Amino acid sequence: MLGQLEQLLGQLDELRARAIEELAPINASAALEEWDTRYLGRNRGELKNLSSVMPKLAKDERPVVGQKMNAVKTELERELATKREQLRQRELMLTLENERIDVTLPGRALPAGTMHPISRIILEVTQIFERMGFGIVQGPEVETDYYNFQALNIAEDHPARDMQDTFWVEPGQILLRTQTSPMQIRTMKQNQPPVRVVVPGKVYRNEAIDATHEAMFHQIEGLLVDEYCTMADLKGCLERFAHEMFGRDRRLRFRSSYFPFTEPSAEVDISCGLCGGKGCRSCKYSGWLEILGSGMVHPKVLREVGYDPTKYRGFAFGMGVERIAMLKYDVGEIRLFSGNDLRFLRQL
Ligand code: FA5
Repeated sequence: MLGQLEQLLGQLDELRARAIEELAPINASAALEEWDTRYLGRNRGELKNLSSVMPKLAKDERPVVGQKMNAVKTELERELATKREQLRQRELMLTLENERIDVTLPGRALPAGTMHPISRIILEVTQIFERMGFGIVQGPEVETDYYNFQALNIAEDHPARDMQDTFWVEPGQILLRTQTSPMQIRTMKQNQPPVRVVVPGKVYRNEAIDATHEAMFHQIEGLLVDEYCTMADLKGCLERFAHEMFGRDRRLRFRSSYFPFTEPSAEVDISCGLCGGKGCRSCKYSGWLEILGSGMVHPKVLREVGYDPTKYRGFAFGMGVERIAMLKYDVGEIRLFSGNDLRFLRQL
């Protein structure tokens, strides 16, 4: 007959062996927690149950059992911790496996927006002039009669007003600007020479709309005023612009013309890019395409803004942005630019 001590030690050995044997095949957290409660649980764990026999042992036997019990407990706890870590790793791997992202799948394409061709032309033109030292300014689209006509030497009864049928806001006083030229006056009134600016913006004319005429379109004005400034500077400046914008093989032609606010005035044509100047349908068999109006700032205009015309001279020009875009992209219909038809816009 074994004594109580030996019996208890044997039970501890048996418990330890059984616990370790049962632990081995466990592969889920829930089962592991159950195992923990069964063997190491603080209330009804098997180890705890065995310890309840302690008070019945002889005093000198208790430390022996106590030591053994602690050793078993420590070992089982260590085994438990190792298993827990193994399961955690395994579950993490499973999660990663299940939630794997296939990075080789092609993404869903978002339709990318681009700049409108008119904005792009404005950017290109103004950048070319920026490189020549011009600043960029903008002005009001609702103008006064004074800035749009009078200050530009277009008097009230001047026949030049017939050239531009105007949208009046208050007849005879406030209007939608018909040109960007009023910004010549505003800029000169605000600054002392030298002045060098380009002015992009919308202009409005009460126009019969057709393939080359819109009622709302864009212009870019240029103005340079300095002590030494001649028509040669105007020509050189516009030639450089045309070469950068359309290519070095293009030639310019200055045709004398009339604007009340420039003297002398010139209409500027560029050689046709399609036929190289020989003549084709695109250039109406002339070999040339008109791109802008220009001239030397009229002394009356200089006087109007308080500049001394005996000391200062200047040149100015104004181009139609849609017409430049039509030339650059070889588009024969101006209304396509304001039509917002993506099938057209995507081609440019
Ligand atoms: C003027 O508007 C002058 N302010 C230009 C100027 C500035 C001359 C500085 C001298 C010095 P014009 O009316 O020709 O000029 O118009 C200039 C350009 O605007 C034309 O060459 C053309 O390209 C464009 N344009 C004129 N009318 C229309 C329209 N209805 N639709 C589209 N573009 C137009």
